[in-house]
Amino acid sequence: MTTPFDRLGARKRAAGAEDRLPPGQYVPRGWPVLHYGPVPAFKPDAWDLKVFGETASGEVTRWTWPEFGHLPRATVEADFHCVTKFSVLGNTWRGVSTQTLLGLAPPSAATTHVLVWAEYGYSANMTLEDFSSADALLVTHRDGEPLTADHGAPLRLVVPHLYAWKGPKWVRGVEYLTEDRRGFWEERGYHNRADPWREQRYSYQEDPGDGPA
Ligand SMILES: Nc1nc2c(c(=O)[nH]1)N[C@H]1C(S)=C(S)[C@@H](COP(=O)(O)O)O[C@H]1N2
Ligand SMILES: [Mo]
Repeated sequence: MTTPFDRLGARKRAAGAEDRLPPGQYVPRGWPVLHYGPVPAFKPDAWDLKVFGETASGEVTRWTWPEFGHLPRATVEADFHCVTKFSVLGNTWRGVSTQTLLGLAPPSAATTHVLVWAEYGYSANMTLEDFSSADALLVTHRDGEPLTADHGAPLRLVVPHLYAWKGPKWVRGVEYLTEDRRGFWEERGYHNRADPWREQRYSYQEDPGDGPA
């Protein structure tokens, strides 16, 4: 069944699609599911989100699922680019902005990078600047619907201006770092910076300074 919301979504996704596609990308049907390993079960009682590492206070900040539910929400309209070349256009993401998280659990002045941790040890690294982008969101909903388990429920990161592997599904932690450290795919041959507009797909394309050895 096509709802009015779907029709709105389709139009929104099609508008200006040519100039919105980074080099080498195509628009697939629907929203593919892609990840390494199994889909974790969400256990609300056991779930928490921890901010740790080089925090300003030296303390760990921890939210349970009910506590996280009280944080202010934000909405971001953005495209989603996977390094395997599909791009899902015109998503309406809803969640808690990384700027809100940074405000509630500030990093030390020496923090330059962030590792975002997910269930089963998946991680993605980025500069503090990329993480604190105004469009970066810890997402709970897309196009008005809660995320499904395979798309990262209850919580995933979306950083629209980087390839989508920089957005862990099933997020559980944010670690502040004073030097860069590669995450899961960045250790396995993918580009440390991952800007889709520069087609920064693989680590062999890195320039000196793009990442740690
Ligand atoms: N925990 C976790 N998050 C992950 C991945 C993963 O393997 N594990 N894969 C990433 C990759 S490569 C992509 S393209 C997106 C895919 O998100 P989707 O399945 O919702 O489309 O999730 C990212 N987040
Ligand atoms: Mo991806």
